[in-house]
Amino acid sequence: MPVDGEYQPSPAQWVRDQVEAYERSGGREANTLRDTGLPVVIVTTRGNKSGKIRKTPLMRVEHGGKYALVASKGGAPTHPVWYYNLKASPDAVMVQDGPEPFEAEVREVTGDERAAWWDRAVAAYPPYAEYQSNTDREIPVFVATPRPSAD
Ligand code: F42
Repeated sequence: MPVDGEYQPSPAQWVRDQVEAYERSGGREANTLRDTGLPVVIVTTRGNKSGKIRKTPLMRVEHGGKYALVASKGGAPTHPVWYYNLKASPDAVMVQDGPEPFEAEVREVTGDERAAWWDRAVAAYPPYAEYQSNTDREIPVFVATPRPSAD
């Protein structure tokens, strides 16, 4: 089901601006992390307390049509709060990787599956390895699988 409702932009200006520019341009602009040239996707979740729509740029880690969503938050000691949104509503997720967002289902991965996706994530965005070395928190990894379109 499409994740609709009242959109509440991020309190972080750079994040809010990136979402707005990405969506306005259909993914042609603001599609990298600053000037790194490394691609991002926009993930839409439902606030687990407010019920509002939240949009979060994340690094693009794609493999076989699926996407890893890495809750790194720069190696901070606590999870980003979008982690709790995904845990509460894993079926209310959209991913935008280009012109149009698509519905996805997410699940947190562990063990060997997490290790394989972690390697892909670090290959796509090497600073993830440094973030993990900076915190005792095991950085959670979700895998988003596009839902078959209704039509
Ligand atoms: N963050 C990552 O963790 N991984 C990445 O790969 C990543 C890449 C990236 C690329 C570009 C870019 O611009 C940003 C990037 N970020 C990446 C940062 C990411 O977009 C987020 O800003 C960051 O992960 C922090 O996420 P957050 O959800 O903790 O954001 C906070 C600041 C936030 O939005 N807080 C809101 C607020 O008002 O304080 C609340 C948001 C929310 O979801 N509230 C829930 C609700 O019900 O509405 C309740 C949540 C709860 O349980 O408290």
